[in-house]
Amino acid sequence: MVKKTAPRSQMTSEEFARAVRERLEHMQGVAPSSACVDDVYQAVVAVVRDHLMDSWLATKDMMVHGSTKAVGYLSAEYLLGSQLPNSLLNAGLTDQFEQGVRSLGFDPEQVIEAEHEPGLGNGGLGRLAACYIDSLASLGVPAFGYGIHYQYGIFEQSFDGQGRQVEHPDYWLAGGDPWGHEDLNRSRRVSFGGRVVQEGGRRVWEPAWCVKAVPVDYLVPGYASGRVNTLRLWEARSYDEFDLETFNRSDYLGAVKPQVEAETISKVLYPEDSTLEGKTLRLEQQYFFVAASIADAIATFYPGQDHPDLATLPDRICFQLNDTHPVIGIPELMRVLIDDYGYDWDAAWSITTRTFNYTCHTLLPEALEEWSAELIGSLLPRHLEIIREIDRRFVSDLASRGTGTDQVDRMRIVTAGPDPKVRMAYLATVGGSYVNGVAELHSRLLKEVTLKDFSQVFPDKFMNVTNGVTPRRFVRLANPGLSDLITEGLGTDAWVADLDLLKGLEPLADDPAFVDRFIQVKRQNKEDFAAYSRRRYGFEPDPDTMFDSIVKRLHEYKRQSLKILAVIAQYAAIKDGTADPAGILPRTVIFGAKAAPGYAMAKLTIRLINNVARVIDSDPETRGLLSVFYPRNYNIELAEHLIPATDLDEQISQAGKEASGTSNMKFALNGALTVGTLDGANVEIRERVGAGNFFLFGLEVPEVTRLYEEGYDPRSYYEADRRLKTAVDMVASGVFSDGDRDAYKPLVQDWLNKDYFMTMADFSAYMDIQSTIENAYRDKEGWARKAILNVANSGYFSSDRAVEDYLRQIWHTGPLGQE
Ligand code: T68
Repeated sequence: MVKKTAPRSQMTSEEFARAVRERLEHMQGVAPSSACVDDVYQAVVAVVRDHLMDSWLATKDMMVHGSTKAVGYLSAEYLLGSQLPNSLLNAGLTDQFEQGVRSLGFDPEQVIEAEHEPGLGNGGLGRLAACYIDSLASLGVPAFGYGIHYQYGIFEQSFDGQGRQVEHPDYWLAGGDPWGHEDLNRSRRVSFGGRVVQEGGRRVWEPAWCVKAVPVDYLVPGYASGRVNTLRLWEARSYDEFDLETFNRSDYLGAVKPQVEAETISKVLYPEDSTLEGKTLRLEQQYFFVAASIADAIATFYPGQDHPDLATLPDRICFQLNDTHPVIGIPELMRVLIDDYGYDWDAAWSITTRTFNYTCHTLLPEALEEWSAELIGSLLPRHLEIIREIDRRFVSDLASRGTGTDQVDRMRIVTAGPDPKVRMAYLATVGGSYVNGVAELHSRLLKEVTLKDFSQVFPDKFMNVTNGVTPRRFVRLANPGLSDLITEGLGTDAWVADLDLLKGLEPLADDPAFVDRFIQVKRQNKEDFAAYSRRRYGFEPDPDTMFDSIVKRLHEYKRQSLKILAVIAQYAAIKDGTADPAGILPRTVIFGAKAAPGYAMAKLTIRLINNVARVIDSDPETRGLLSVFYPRNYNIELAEHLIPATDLDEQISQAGKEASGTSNMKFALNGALTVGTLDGANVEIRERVGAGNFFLFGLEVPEVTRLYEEGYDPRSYYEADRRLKTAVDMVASGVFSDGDRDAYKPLVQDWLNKDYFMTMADFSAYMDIQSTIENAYRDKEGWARKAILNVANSGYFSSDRAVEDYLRQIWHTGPLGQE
């Protein structure tokens, strides 16, 4: 393998500054002397885009005219984070930017901070899509990311005086969209509703209405690959002209109704993770972006052809379905092939099943999408016919394989009964070549539990691709101190494109000078975070305490409750003197989490965490010993600051519930140690970094299953552990609600009577491991040594490796120019 070192563009900083100045004067009409930071930011983005343009055109040209199969990543979410630092790094323009902007009298840091990050995703799934398009471009693989250009991304979170979550719309486009390029000439028509009629021997869909899908393109520059791919996000517009007649009758709102209705489709990202919001609009969104993307791929690869040979489509592009959200693409491609291009069913089915693959991101049954057949029928009547026909043929195929009738019934894509449902995960499994889980344990449980019937009949369809994260954003950019130290230790910066090289750090864990440097880097990161946090939130965590972070969506299965109960127990021990102050390891516990707006239990947990933070932080007895910090609006920017500063990472989901987790990978790569259950990718992280460098606790999957079967009694654990009893009683008695005993009643009742995710059962083990953690932390060098071993052995968790696994096992394609 060629070792790729950091790219550096030929452009000088003088040229960069000149280009920015020209842009300001000639395009934006602003004299550099009167420009504000936002003006400079806009101009800088334009210069960077311009600079990438030639490579973008060349990549597209090679993709269309070469013979390397492309990847079409279909994802309803891309949680991108800021674009400027990443684009500068990948374009090799970081130094030129810094010097050039300074020469114009501006602070590069402020210019970077002028960006409002596009938060077009909810959590791990959306961030994974962003990591994968970065890796695809960095590996030089021709790829399109396809998605939706939401006008409003994930809501902005604040907390009210009672500590409750308040959601505000995230109008990320308020300052314009300098990275996006709207391409009106590549718009696609997307139709909805109406009916299907019989015409001769053909079924003809007569839609009732349609919208225009306008692509907004983002450049995705690879790191040191010279390739620039495309992220194409679709925006919905109306075809209908402004209705002057209605307007003249003074019905001003009525005159714009068609526009408003059409634009609603790409208006807002659903702030849901893990559960399904059964809204028509959501299905409209899904079909909207998938139909536009399929039409776009055909137009791209068969330009100007009225009768393209679509039998070759699977050789030109494969579509990866990022969870079930884009699965309506399967019947859509069937419809296009049969109705628009005249293929017969078998030919269309062969093309379709070779074009699609499906990634599942959950194990929670309630998160597996199901649409009522009635809803699909009213919105997409032709698609419902096709789905029913897929189901009919599938059932007869199963029967001919000798599958028993009970099993066939369980496997039906369209359920029986009065209100039939279309099971999108099943449709994806049947209508594509491969299905993959996102960590080894998850892929195994998919086969053994969630999709067991399918894996029995189609064992070869099931794959595992353990998730990965991009080392560019999450190490190189987020943690410059550690990056420099790694480069020094390895004698090369080639690790940024080949993360396996981190293995070379392993011997340095025994080098006292290196260990000392590592300790200094972490210390500096903690001080930087404290300063950032003071500026942003008015709260300055003490870098002399251990930074203990739990950052992820708020969900019962992720068990933020376990953490807060442990914090309360510790608080109680300080208050009642059970804990000797001299023996306490000072900690700052940092939470970052948004809850789905309709998820009452999650929102109540947020309120509890905020109030525990308030009580503890205003209690002089805990000063210097225990502090809780819950910064609002956890997002990519905050992650980039917090992760490098963290000592202890919490991955404490109930075993068998977290599909993978990806922050666990980011933390390990940034030299935090993890306390976690045997769940998701924790299993593989622990295997790689070594059991002695990972704090394992809690029930394992077979024990969880057994407890469910035997009948789980959370109250018995509460009765058995004084620490737990005290903590729960404090919540129930109003210590964190100014005496109001009802404030957290639903939470307390759930803990004691239901506790589906077994927080009570894991509490003792979680408390007990704390002393192991604290003893390890007291040995400063020993801890740093463990952290170095985490970094050295986490190279596997690069999204480059994950994408290579997809290329080899599922997509069967590779970099451009190697055919
Ligand atoms: C996450 N899923 C998994 N879903 O929870 C996590 N869901 O274990 C895994 O690491 C990650 O995917 C990447 O594989 C999600 O993030 C969603 O955000 C989501 C969004 C809409 C509807 C359902």
